[in-house]
Amino acid sequence: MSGQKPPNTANRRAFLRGAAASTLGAVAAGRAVADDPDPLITELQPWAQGLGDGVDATPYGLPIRYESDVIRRNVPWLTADTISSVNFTPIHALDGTITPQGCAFERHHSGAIELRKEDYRLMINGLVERPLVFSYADLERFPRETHVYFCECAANTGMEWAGAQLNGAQFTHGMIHNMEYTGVPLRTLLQEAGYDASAKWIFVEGADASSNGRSIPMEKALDDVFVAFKANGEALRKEHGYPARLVVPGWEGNLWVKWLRRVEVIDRPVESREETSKYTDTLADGTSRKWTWAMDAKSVITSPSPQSPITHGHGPLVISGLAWSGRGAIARVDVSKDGGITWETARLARPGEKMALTRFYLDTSWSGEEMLLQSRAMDDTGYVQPTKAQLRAMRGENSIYHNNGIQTWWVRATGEAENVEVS
Ligand SMILES: Nc1nc2c(c(=O)[nH]1)N[C@H]1C(S)=C(S)[C@@H](COP(=O)(O)O)O[C@H]1N2
Ligand SMILES: [Mo]
Repeated sequence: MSGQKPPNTANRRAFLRGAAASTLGAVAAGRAVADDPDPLITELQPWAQGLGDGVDATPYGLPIRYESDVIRRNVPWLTADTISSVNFTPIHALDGTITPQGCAFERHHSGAIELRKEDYRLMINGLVERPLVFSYADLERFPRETHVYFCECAANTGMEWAGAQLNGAQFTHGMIHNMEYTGVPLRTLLQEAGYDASAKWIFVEGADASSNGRSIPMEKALDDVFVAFKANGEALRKEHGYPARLVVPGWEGNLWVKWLRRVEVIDRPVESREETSKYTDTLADGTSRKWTWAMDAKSVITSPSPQSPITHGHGPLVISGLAWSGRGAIARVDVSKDGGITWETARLARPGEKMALTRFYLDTSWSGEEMLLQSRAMDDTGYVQPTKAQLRAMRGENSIYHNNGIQTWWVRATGEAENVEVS
């Protein structure tokens, strides 16, 4: 050594980071170390001067208290009480695609019931050779499958039909969750009971007071519907149907019967009061659209968004969001910063998977200009997510359900964002 001091590692790292950033032509997201000494680096901090919690401090862990605002929220004026109500997934604060059960939206018609595994029974009856009753333990003895699927309430984004209303992606698009389910194909159970091959429908109901009875075409039932008893590796939470719920991939959430207690094989759909009064779209001419089961392709930018403003100043900006389709896999997502005039193709975190959420990113740069942020999803059937104007031209303004129109966030120079509509 010739007496010259080698650059310290922090400086070298900052330099390398600067070099890497400049080759990308972007402003570095970090800052040079020497500019102003940071006590968080130069001073010994309290958390390094004592001991942390031992194991078992929380036998079942919860998020650290600094993340306590990442929670489900409801909109009190939407429903008269919290029993027959809905709350919303904090999608503005999550990343990746899997929704932790603890913050996955809930929708109950008569509250979340508590049902012990030991008291659980699932009956298969109707047009079958052998009506059967399965206990929870019986379900565990059939060959199992594991799949990731989204579950979206048909009312998701429903408040936005008439115009921009709720100020946050959690409230406009949070009636959705995406979990890895483990369970038994319904086909297996129907075969066990010897279902009548000419039967065209099944009727499914839950053990709660509302029972949430729904008719589902046999074709779908035999295809990919399954009875799930695990979500994201662990038991279903009570609010999501413990100990077993129906998973109906790609189709509206109300078919995903929780606390599933009966599957009846039938030849004609049952028109329950629930079914005819709800989950039907009123069209412009006063007629109704029903049995719109598959959820059309849709997307939303989760950050930046009203609850997730830009707080880091100018320079590199990651625009991120979610896209999904109930008819297949997401093939492409475009992002616009000018309200749909020009578009850039976003990067998919992973190739789109059938009927599961897809995460997209647009790695960009921001220098304080106002933006009208939009995302537009395309699925592998060739379907392109419509604008709200296109949707209203097709469906009128009286609908609540199946609003998959393109969402706009107006990002201001301050980095704050607001729910708006562009024409
Ligand atoms: N038994 C039963 N199943 C049910 C419901 C219900 O009230 N009771 N609500 C349905 C509706 S409308 C939706 S959108 C989904 C919501 O599932 P989640 O609460 O797990 O989010 O469950 C469906 N299954
Ligand atoms: Mo729903």
